[in-house]
Amino acid sequence: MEKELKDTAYDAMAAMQERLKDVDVVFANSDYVAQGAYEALRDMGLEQSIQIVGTDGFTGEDEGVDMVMQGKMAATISCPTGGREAIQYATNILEQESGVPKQVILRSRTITKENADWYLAELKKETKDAGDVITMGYSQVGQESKWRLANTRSIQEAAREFNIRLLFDDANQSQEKQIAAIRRFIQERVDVIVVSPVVETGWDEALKEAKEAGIPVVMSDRKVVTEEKDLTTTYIGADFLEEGRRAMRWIRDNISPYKEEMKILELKGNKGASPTEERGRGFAEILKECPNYQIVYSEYGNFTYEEGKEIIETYLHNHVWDVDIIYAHNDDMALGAIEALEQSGITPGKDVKIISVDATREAFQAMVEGKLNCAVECNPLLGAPLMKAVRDMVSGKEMPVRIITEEKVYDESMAEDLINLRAY
Ligand code: GZL
Repeated sequence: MEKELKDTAYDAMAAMQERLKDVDVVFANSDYVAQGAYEALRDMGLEQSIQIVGTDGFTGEDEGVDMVMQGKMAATISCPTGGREAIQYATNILEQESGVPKQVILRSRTITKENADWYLAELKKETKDAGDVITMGYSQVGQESKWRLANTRSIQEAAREFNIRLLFDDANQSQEKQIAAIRRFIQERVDVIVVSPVVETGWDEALKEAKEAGIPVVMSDRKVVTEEKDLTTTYIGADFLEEGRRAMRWIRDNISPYKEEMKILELKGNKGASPTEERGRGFAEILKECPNYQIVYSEYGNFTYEEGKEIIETYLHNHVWDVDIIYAHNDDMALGAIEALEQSGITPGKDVKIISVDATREAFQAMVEGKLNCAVECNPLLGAPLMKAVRDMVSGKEMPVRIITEEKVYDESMAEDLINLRAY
Protein backbone atom coordinates (compact mmCIF):
# COMPACT_ATOMS: atom_id res chain seq x y z
CA MET A 1 0.00 0.00 0.00
CA GLU A 2 2.66 2.47 1.07
CA LYS A 3 4.76 1.71 -2.06
CA GLU A 4 1.73 2.21 -4.30
CA LEU A 5 1.04 5.59 -2.70
CA LYS A 6 4.66 6.58 -3.14
CA ASP A 7 4.86 5.48 -6.78
CA THR A 8 1.56 7.13 -7.70
CA ALA A 9 2.72 10.38 -6.09
CA TYR A 10 6.04 10.16 -7.96
CA ASP A 11 4.27 9.73 -11.29
CA ALA A 12 1.81 12.54 -10.56
CA MET A 13 4.63 14.98 -9.75
CA ALA A 14 6.63 13.94 -12.80
CA ALA A 15 3.58 14.44 -15.03
CA MET A 16 3.11 18.08 -13.87
CA GLN A 17 6.80 19.03 -14.31
CA GLU A 18 5.97 21.93 -16.64
CA ARG A 19 3.62 23.55 -14.11
CA LEU A 20 5.95 23.13 -11.11
CA LYS A 21 7.82 26.36 -11.90
CA ASP A 22 4.89 28.24 -10.31
CA VAL A 23 4.70 25.96 -7.24
CA ASP A 24 6.30 26.87 -3.86
CA VAL A 25 4.83 24.21 -1.56
CA VAL A 26 3.47 20.69 -2.03
CA PHE A 27 0.92 19.51 0.55
CA ALA A 28 0.82 15.71 0.78
CA ASN A 29 -2.08 14.13 2.63
CA SER A 30 0.12 11.27 3.80
CA ASP A 31 3.85 10.97 4.46
CA TYR A 32 4.07 8.14 1.91
CA VAL A 33 2.70 10.50 -0.74
CA ALA A 34 5.26 13.02 0.50
CA GLN A 35 8.06 10.49 -0.01
CA GLY A 36 7.02 9.96 -3.64
CA ALA A 37 6.72 13.70 -4.18
CA TYR A 38 10.16 14.31 -2.65
CA GLU A 39 11.87 11.69 -4.85
CA ALA A 40 10.22 13.15 -7.96
CA LEU A 41 11.33 16.70 -7.03
CA ARG A 42 14.84 15.42 -6.29
CA ASP A 43 15.03 13.67 -9.70
CA MET A 44 13.89 16.90 -11.37
CA GLY A 45 16.41 18.95 -9.37
CA LEU A 46 13.62 20.91 -7.67
CA GLU A 47 13.90 19.62 -4.07
CA GLN A 48 15.56 22.85 -2.87
CA SER A 49 13.06 25.21 -4.48
CA ILE A 50 9.81 23.48 -3.53
CA GLN A 51 8.92 22.69 0.12
CA ILE A 52 6.83 19.68 1.15
CA VAL A 53 4.38 19.43 4.07
CA GLY A 54 3.14 15.93 4.90
CA THR A 55 0.59 14.30 7.19
CA ASP A 56 0.72 11.35 9.62
CA GLY A 57 3.91 12.02 11.58
CA PHE A 58 4.90 8.36 11.95
CA THR A 59 8.25 7.69 13.61
CA GLY A 60 10.87 5.23 12.34
CA GLU A 61 13.50 5.23 9.61
CA ASP A 62 12.46 7.23 6.53
CA GLU A 63 8.99 7.81 8.00
CA GLY A 64 7.49 11.33 8.25
CA VAL A 65 9.36 12.58 11.33
CA ASP A 66 12.65 11.18 9.99
CA MET A 67 12.06 12.89 6.61
CA VAL A 68 11.59 16.20 8.46
CA MET A 69 14.83 15.65 10.40
CA GLN A 70 16.66 14.83 7.15
CA GLY A 71 15.34 18.09 5.63
CA LYS A 72 13.29 16.29 2.98
CA MET A 73 10.09 17.83 4.36
CA ALA A 74 9.49 21.21 5.97
CA ALA A 75 6.92 19.75 8.33
CA THR A 76 4.52 16.91 8.92
CA ILE A 77 1.22 17.12 10.80
CA SER A 78 0.76 14.20 13.18
CA CYS A 79 -2.56 12.40 12.88
CA PRO A 80 -3.13 10.16 15.93
CA THR A 81 -4.65 6.86 14.84
CA GLY A 82 -6.84 6.70 17.99
CA GLY A 83 -6.47 2.94 18.03
CA ARG A 84 -4.93 2.73 21.51
CA GLU A 85 -7.52 5.14 22.93
CA ALA A 86 -10.38 3.22 21.30
CA ILE A 87 -9.22 -0.05 22.85
CA GLN A 88 -8.58 1.66 26.17
CA TYR A 89 -12.03 3.25 26.37
CA ALA A 90 -13.76 0.09 25.07
CA THR A 91 -12.02 -1.87 27.85
CA ASN A 92 -13.04 0.77 30.40
CA ILE A 93 -16.66 0.52 29.25
CA LEU A 94 -16.64 -3.27 29.45
CA GLU A 95 -15.10 -3.04 32.92
CA GLN A 96 -17.76 -0.41 33.80
CA GLU A 97 -15.02 1.99 34.84
CA SER A 98 -16.21 5.50 35.73
CA GLY A 99 -14.98 8.57 33.87
CA VAL A 100 -15.23 7.36 30.30
CA PRO A 101 -15.96 10.56 28.34
CA LYS A 102 -18.57 10.92 25.63
CA GLN A 103 -16.09 12.24 23.08
CA VAL A 104 -12.39 13.02 23.03
CA ILE A 105 -10.53 15.07 20.44
CA LEU A 106 -6.99 13.69 20.06
CA ARG A 107 -4.05 16.03 19.78
CA SER A 108 -2.35 16.73 16.45
CA ARG A 109 1.09 18.36 16.39
CA THR A 110 3.03 20.23 13.71
CA ILE A 111 6.47 18.60 13.63
CA THR A 112 9.35 20.64 12.21
CA LYS A 113 13.14 20.37 12.36
CA GLU A 114 12.99 22.63 15.46
CA ASN A 115 10.73 20.40 17.59
CA ALA A 116 11.23 16.90 16.13
CA ASP A 117 13.70 15.84 18.85
CA TRP A 118 11.33 17.14 21.56
CA TYR A 119 8.42 15.31 19.88
CA LEU A 120 10.29 11.98 19.83
CA ALA A 121 11.41 12.46 23.44
CA GLU A 122 7.80 13.18 24.51
CA LEU A 123 6.70 9.89 22.98
CA LYS A 124 9.33 8.00 24.97
CA LYS A 125 9.07 10.09 28.18
CA GLU A 126 9.47 8.08 31.40
CA THR A 127 6.36 8.44 33.50
CA LYS A 128 4.96 7.40 36.85
CA ASP A 129 3.58 3.92 37.24
CA ALA A 130 -0.24 3.78 37.23
CA GLY A 131 -0.16 2.76 40.88
CA ASP A 132 1.91 5.74 42.09
CA VAL A 133 0.23 8.49 44.04
CA ILE A 134 -0.20 11.56 41.86
CA THR A 135 -0.34 15.00 43.45
CA MET A 136 -2.84 17.39 41.83
CA GLY A 137 -3.19 21.09 42.58
CA TYR A 138 -6.81 22.11 41.89
CA SER A 139 -7.90 25.78 41.77
CA GLN A 140 -11.71 25.95 42.04
CA VAL A 141 -13.73 29.07 41.15
CA GLY A 142 -15.72 29.24 44.38
CA GLN A 143 -19.10 28.13 45.76
CA GLU A 144 -21.46 30.37 43.74
CA SER A 145 -24.03 27.79 42.72
CA LYS A 146 -25.48 24.34 43.33
CA TRP A 147 -23.72 23.27 40.14
CA ARG A 148 -20.38 24.35 41.61
CA LEU A 149 -20.97 22.48 44.87
CA ALA A 150 -21.79 19.32 42.90
CA ASN A 151 -18.69 19.89 40.77
CA THR A 152 -16.48 20.22 43.87
CA ARG A 153 -17.94 17.06 45.43
CA SER A 154 -17.31 15.20 42.18
CA ILE A 155 -13.67 16.33 42.06
CA GLN A 156 -12.99 15.40 45.69
CA GLU A 157 -14.72 12.01 45.48
CA ALA A 158 -12.95 11.07 42.25
CA ALA A 159 -9.55 12.04 43.66
CA ARG A 160 -10.08 9.48 46.39
CA GLU A 161 -11.32 6.85 43.93
CA PHE A 162 -8.30 7.34 41.63
CA ASN A 163 -5.75 7.55 44.46
CA ILE A 164 -4.83 11.15 43.64
CA ARG A 165 -3.51 13.44 46.40
CA LEU A 166 -5.61 16.59 45.98
CA LEU A 167 -4.41 20.06 47.02
CA PHE A 168 -7.72 21.93 46.68
CA ASP A 169 -7.96 25.73 46.67
CA ASP A 170 -11.27 27.66 46.65
CA ALA A 171 -10.70 31.10 45.05
CA ASN A 172 -14.08 32.58 45.94
CA GLN A 173 -14.41 34.12 42.42
CA SER A 174 -10.98 35.80 42.60
CA GLN A 175 -8.60 35.42 39.63
CA GLU A 176 -5.83 36.84 41.81
CA LYS A 177 -6.30 33.98 44.28
CA GLN A 178 -6.35 31.45 41.45
CA ILE A 179 -3.05 32.76 40.08
CA ALA A 180 -1.54 32.67 43.57
CA ALA A 181 -2.73 29.06 43.92
CA ILE A 182 -1.13 28.11 40.58
CA ARG A 183 2.18 29.61 41.79
CA ARG A 184 1.89 27.75 45.10
CA PHE A 185 1.30 24.47 43.27
CA ILE A 186 4.41 25.11 41.16
CA GLN A 187 6.44 25.70 44.33
CA GLU A 188 5.10 22.45 45.76
CA ARG A 189 6.12 20.60 42.55
CA VAL A 190 2.73 18.96 42.02
CA ASP A 191 2.44 16.46 39.14
CA VAL A 192 -0.44 18.31 37.47
CA ILE A 193 -2.32 21.60 37.94
CA VAL A 194 -6.05 21.80 37.22
CA VAL A 195 -7.89 25.13 37.02
CA SER A 196 -11.55 26.01 36.68
CA PRO A 197 -10.87 29.61 35.57
CA VAL A 198 -13.20 32.34 36.83
CA VAL A 199 -12.62 34.29 33.58
CA GLU A 200 -11.14 33.46 30.16
CA THR A 201 -8.19 35.87 29.97
CA GLY A 202 -5.24 37.06 32.08
CA TRP A 203 -3.58 33.66 32.61
CA ASP A 204 -0.54 33.78 30.29
CA GLU A 205 2.14 34.66 32.85
CA ALA A 206 1.14 32.04 35.43
CA LEU A 207 0.64 29.35 32.78
CA LYS A 208 4.06 30.12 31.26
CA GLU A 209 5.62 29.63 34.72
CA ALA A 210 3.90 26.23 35.00
CA LYS A 211 5.14 25.28 31.51
CA GLU A 212 8.71 26.35 32.39
CA ALA A 213 8.42 24.22 35.52
CA GLY A 214 7.39 21.27 33.31
CA ILE A 215 4.02 20.92 35.06
CA PRO A 216 1.03 20.16 32.77
CA VAL A 217 -2.06 22.33 33.28
CA VAL A 218 -5.58 21.07 32.59
CA MET A 219 -8.57 23.41 32.26
CA SER A 220 -11.64 21.91 33.92
CA ASP A 221 -15.21 23.13 33.43
CA ARG A 222 -14.28 26.49 31.88
CA LYS A 223 -11.83 27.57 29.17
CA VAL A 224 -9.08 30.15 28.92
CA VAL A 225 -7.93 32.28 25.97
CA THR A 226 -4.14 32.76 25.92
CA GLU A 227 -1.89 34.69 23.52
CA GLU A 228 0.74 31.93 23.51
CA LYS A 229 -0.31 28.50 22.22
CA ASP A 230 0.06 25.19 24.07
CA LEU A 231 0.01 26.64 27.59
CA THR A 232 -2.63 24.11 28.64
CA THR A 233 -2.78 20.39 27.93
CA THR A 234 -6.49 19.63 27.80
CA TYR A 235 -9.88 21.22 28.31
CA ILE A 236 -12.48 19.00 29.91
CA GLY A 237 -15.98 20.40 30.01
CA ALA A 238 -19.15 21.31 28.21
CA ASP A 239 -19.95 22.92 24.89
CA PHE A 240 -21.36 26.24 26.16
CA LEU A 241 -22.10 27.56 22.69
CA GLU A 242 -24.32 24.55 22.02
CA GLU A 243 -26.01 24.98 25.40
CA GLY A 244 -26.95 28.54 24.41
CA ARG A 245 -28.21 27.37 21.02
CA ARG A 246 -30.27 24.58 22.66
CA ALA A 247 -31.95 27.09 24.99
CA MET A 248 -33.10 29.32 22.13
CA ARG A 249 -34.05 26.36 19.92
CA TRP A 250 -36.29 25.11 22.74
CA ILE A 251 -37.94 28.56 22.96
CA ARG A 252 -38.39 28.67 19.16
CA ASP A 253 -39.91 25.18 19.10
CA ASN A 254 -42.05 25.36 22.25
CA ILE A 255 -43.13 28.97 22.83
CA SER A 256 -45.09 30.15 19.81
CA PRO A 257 -45.03 33.94 19.44
CA TYR A 258 -48.42 35.27 20.55
CA LYS A 259 -47.45 38.85 19.67
CA GLU A 260 -45.27 40.75 17.23
CA GLU A 261 -42.34 41.00 19.62
CA MET A 262 -41.76 38.38 22.33
CA LYS A 263 -39.64 40.08 25.01
CA ILE A 264 -36.75 38.10 26.52
CA LEU A 265 -34.89 39.04 29.73
CA GLU A 266 -31.42 37.48 30.00
CA LEU A 267 -29.73 36.69 33.33
CA LYS A 268 -26.03 36.31 32.57
CA GLY A 269 -23.25 34.58 34.54
CA ASN A 270 -20.11 36.46 35.57
CA LYS A 271 -18.55 38.78 32.95
CA GLY A 272 -15.66 37.25 31.03
CA ALA A 273 -16.35 33.65 32.04
CA SER A 274 -16.44 31.21 29.10
CA PRO A 275 -19.93 29.86 29.98
CA THR A 276 -21.30 33.40 30.15
CA GLU A 277 -19.75 34.56 26.87
CA GLU A 278 -20.54 31.39 24.95
CA ARG A 279 -24.06 30.74 26.28
CA GLY A 280 -24.82 34.32 25.29
CA ARG A 281 -23.31 33.90 21.80
CA GLY A 282 -24.93 30.51 21.17
CA PHE A 283 -28.36 31.84 22.19
CA ALA A 284 -27.92 34.95 20.00
CA GLU A 285 -26.93 32.79 17.01
CA ILE A 286 -30.34 31.08 16.94
CA LEU A 287 -32.19 34.20 18.12
CA LYS A 288 -31.21 36.11 14.99
CA GLU A 289 -33.11 33.50 12.93
CA CYS A 290 -36.25 34.18 15.02
CA PRO A 291 -37.55 37.71 14.20
CA ASN A 292 -40.47 37.54 16.66
CA TYR A 293 -38.18 37.26 19.71
CA GLN A 294 -35.99 40.01 21.14
CA ILE A 295 -33.72 40.34 24.20
CA VAL A 296 -34.98 43.55 25.79
CA TYR A 297 -32.93 43.40 29.03
CA SER A 298 -29.67 41.62 29.86
CA GLU A 299 -27.72 41.80 33.13
CA TYR A 300 -24.80 39.95 34.79
CA GLY A 301 -26.09 37.90 37.72
CA ASN A 302 -22.78 36.08 38.42
CA PHE A 303 -24.49 32.68 38.51
CA THR A 304 -25.89 33.36 42.02
CA TYR A 305 -29.45 32.95 43.38
CA GLU A 306 -29.37 36.33 45.15
CA GLU A 307 -28.27 38.27 42.08
CA GLY A 308 -30.83 36.55 39.86
CA LYS A 309 -33.49 37.67 42.34
CA GLU A 310 -32.09 41.22 42.57
CA ILE A 311 -32.13 41.70 38.78
CA ILE A 312 -35.84 40.86 38.61
CA GLU A 313 -36.60 43.09 41.62
CA THR A 314 -34.74 45.98 39.96
CA TYR A 315 -36.53 45.42 36.65
CA LEU A 316 -39.90 45.38 38.41
CA HIS A 317 -38.97 48.56 40.28
CA ASN A 318 -38.15 50.40 37.02
CA HIS A 319 -40.66 48.88 34.59
CA VAL A 320 -44.23 47.66 34.38
CA TRP A 321 -43.68 43.91 33.95
CA ASP A 322 -43.72 43.21 30.18
CA VAL A 323 -41.34 40.23 29.85
CA ASP A 324 -42.55 37.04 28.15
CA ILE A 325 -39.47 34.83 28.59
CA ILE A 326 -36.51 34.68 30.98
CA TYR A 327 -33.28 33.02 29.77
CA ALA A 328 -31.01 32.33 32.74
CA HIS A 329 -27.41 31.17 32.21
CA ASN A 330 -27.82 28.89 35.24
CA ASP A 331 -30.45 27.41 37.56
CA ASP A 332 -29.50 29.42 40.64
CA MET A 333 -30.26 32.74 38.93
CA ALA A 334 -33.50 31.27 37.50
CA LEU A 335 -34.59 30.13 40.99
CA GLY A 336 -33.79 33.55 42.45
CA ALA A 337 -35.84 35.14 39.66
CA ILE A 338 -38.73 32.77 40.43
CA GLU A 339 -38.78 33.93 44.06
CA ALA A 340 -38.81 37.60 43.02
CA LEU A 341 -41.65 37.00 40.55
CA GLU A 342 -43.77 35.17 43.11
CA GLN A 343 -43.23 37.96 45.63
CA SER A 344 -44.66 40.34 43.02
CA GLY A 345 -47.69 38.22 42.23
CA ILE A 346 -46.39 37.09 38.84
CA THR A 347 -46.75 33.34 38.18
CA PRO A 348 -43.40 31.91 36.99
CA GLY A 349 -43.69 29.25 34.29
CA LYS A 350 -47.11 30.61 33.28
CA ASP A 351 -47.20 34.45 33.10
CA VAL A 352 -43.55 34.27 32.06
CA LYS A 353 -41.73 31.24 30.64
CA ILE A 354 -38.34 30.46 32.16
CA ILE A 355 -35.44 28.54 30.60
CA SER A 356 -32.19 27.87 32.46
CA VAL A 357 -28.92 25.94 32.05
CA ASP A 358 -27.36 23.30 34.36
CA ALA A 359 -30.42 21.02 35.03
CA THR A 360 -29.70 20.49 38.75
CA ARG A 361 -32.15 18.62 40.95
CA GLU A 362 -33.45 22.00 42.19
CA ALA A 363 -34.29 22.92 38.59
CA PHE A 364 -36.14 19.62 38.17
CA GLN A 365 -38.15 20.38 41.32
CA ALA A 366 -39.08 23.80 39.90
CA MET A 367 -40.16 22.10 36.64
CA VAL A 368 -42.25 19.58 38.58
CA GLU A 369 -43.96 22.57 40.25
CA GLY A 370 -44.47 24.21 36.84
CA LYS A 371 -42.34 27.26 37.77
CA LEU A 372 -39.51 26.48 35.35
CA ASN A 373 -40.22 25.36 31.77
CA CYS A 374 -36.89 24.02 30.45
CA ALA A 375 -33.44 23.12 31.79
CA VAL A 376 -30.49 22.63 29.42
CA GLU A 377 -28.04 20.20 30.98
CA CYS A 378 -24.46 21.13 31.83
CA ASN A 379 -22.91 18.21 33.64
CA PRO A 380 -20.84 19.15 36.74
CA LEU A 381 -19.71 15.56 37.40
CA LEU A 382 -16.29 16.05 35.83
CA GLY A 383 -14.32 14.38 38.60
CA ALA A 384 -14.06 10.87 37.21
CA PRO A 385 -13.27 11.78 33.56
CA LEU A 386 -10.74 14.34 34.82
CA MET A 387 -8.95 11.96 37.19
CA LYS A 388 -8.96 9.20 34.60
CA ALA A 389 -7.45 11.51 31.98
CA VAL A 390 -4.81 12.75 34.44
CA ARG A 391 -3.87 9.21 35.52
CA ASP A 392 -3.61 8.21 31.85
CA MET A 393 -1.41 11.26 31.13
CA VAL A 394 0.93 10.57 34.03
CA SER A 395 1.23 6.93 32.99
CA GLY A 396 2.40 8.02 29.55
CA LYS A 397 -0.73 8.10 27.41
CA GLU A 398 -1.20 11.30 25.44
CA MET A 399 -3.92 13.59 26.78
CA PRO A 400 -6.73 14.41 24.31
CA VAL A 401 -7.02 18.11 23.44
CA ARG A 402 -10.67 18.15 24.46
CA ILE A 403 -12.87 15.90 26.58
CA ILE A 404 -16.58 16.62 26.10
CA THR A 405 -19.24 15.55 28.59
CA GLU A 406 -22.71 14.14 27.80
CA GLU A 407 -25.58 16.68 27.90
CA LYS A 408 -29.34 16.75 27.17
CA VAL A 409 -32.31 19.16 27.26
CA TYR A 410 -35.14 18.59 29.77
CA ASP A 411 -38.54 20.28 30.13
CA GLU A 412 -41.47 20.18 32.54
CA SER A 413 -43.16 17.33 30.60
CA MET A 414 -40.47 14.86 31.71
CA ALA A 415 -39.38 16.34 35.05
CA GLU A 416 -41.61 14.18 37.27
CA ASP A 417 -40.29 10.93 35.75
CA LEU A 418 -36.63 11.90 35.90
CA ILE A 419 -36.14 13.92 39.07
CA ASN A 420 -35.31 10.92 41.25
CA LEU A 421 -32.71 9.75 38.74
CA ARG A 422 -30.73 13.00 38.86
CA ALA A 423 -27.12 12.51 40.02
CA TYR A 424 -26.70 16.19 41.01
C1 GZL B 1 -20.45 25.74 33.71
C2 GZL B 1 -20.06 26.37 35.04
C3 GZL B 1 -21.08 27.37 35.46
C4 GZL B 1 -22.45 26.75 35.79
C5 GZL B 1 -22.88 27.61 36.95
O1 GZL B 1 -19.49 24.81 33.31
O2 GZL B 1 -18.80 26.99 34.93
O3 GZL B 1 -20.62 27.99 36.66
O4 GZL B 1 -23.35 26.79 34.73
C6 GZL B 1 -21.58 27.70 37.71
O5 GZL B 1 -23.94 27.10 37.71
O6 GZL B 1 -21.63 28.64 38.69
